[in-house]
Amino acid sequence: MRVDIVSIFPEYLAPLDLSLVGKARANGTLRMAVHDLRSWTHDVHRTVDDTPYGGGPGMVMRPEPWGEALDALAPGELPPPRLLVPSPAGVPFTQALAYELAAEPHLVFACGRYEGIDQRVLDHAAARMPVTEVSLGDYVLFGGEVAVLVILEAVTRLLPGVLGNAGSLAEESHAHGLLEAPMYTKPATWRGLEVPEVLRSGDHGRIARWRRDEALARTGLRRPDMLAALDPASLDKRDVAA
Ligand code: 6GU
Repeated sequence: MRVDIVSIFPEYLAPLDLSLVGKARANGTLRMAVHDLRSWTHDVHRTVDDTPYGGGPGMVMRPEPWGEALDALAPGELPPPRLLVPSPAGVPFTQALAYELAAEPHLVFACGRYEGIDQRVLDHAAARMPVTEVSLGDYVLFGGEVAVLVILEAVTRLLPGVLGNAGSLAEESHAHGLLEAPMYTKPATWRGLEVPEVLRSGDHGRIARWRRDEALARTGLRRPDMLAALDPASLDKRDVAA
């Protein structure tokens, strides 16, 4: 997968050199470039923002540098890249969207700052490529850079060959619309706290049942919205009893 990121703070993306994302870059699974939006400005002050039409607080990112950046990064290739614009006004970023993005050959991220990017940039791009405004959740960040770190970490771990144990993808939270059950490792007793007996029983049927019950109970307490959204057909008699 190829990824281009445009930002006025390219240094903010430095963590993408680290850990498993860095490894995916080093071994060629991920071809990634971070670009400074100001390299597409032409004035001596390298201006990227201006006051909003209609008034109001803050500044809006001017369209011209963004237009040139997208012309350079999406010069009519077929198929075009998918443009992602982090914004608190976007669609929620979910594991399902992470899987969708992991299947794309080329992603371009446009990191806005201030009150956002002139809407015409997105409207103009949308005639040339798929554009998705995406939000991490219901709170406001200074800009899109941290969101890109989050999104790319979620996407990279889904790329073929990145995770050593592909089974961990099947088991994890959100894989079945439920939160994951708690996990334990050795020692069996730690500071007077015991690992639940069932997990040491070797009875794989009982263990699976226990994990399913814990996942259902946790999801009900912490994410009643997820429980309500579960397909009833994915539940069995023993689930309802729990
Ligand atoms: Cl993706 N961007 C910004 N600026 N704020 C956010 C967000 C994104 N998601 C939640 N808050």
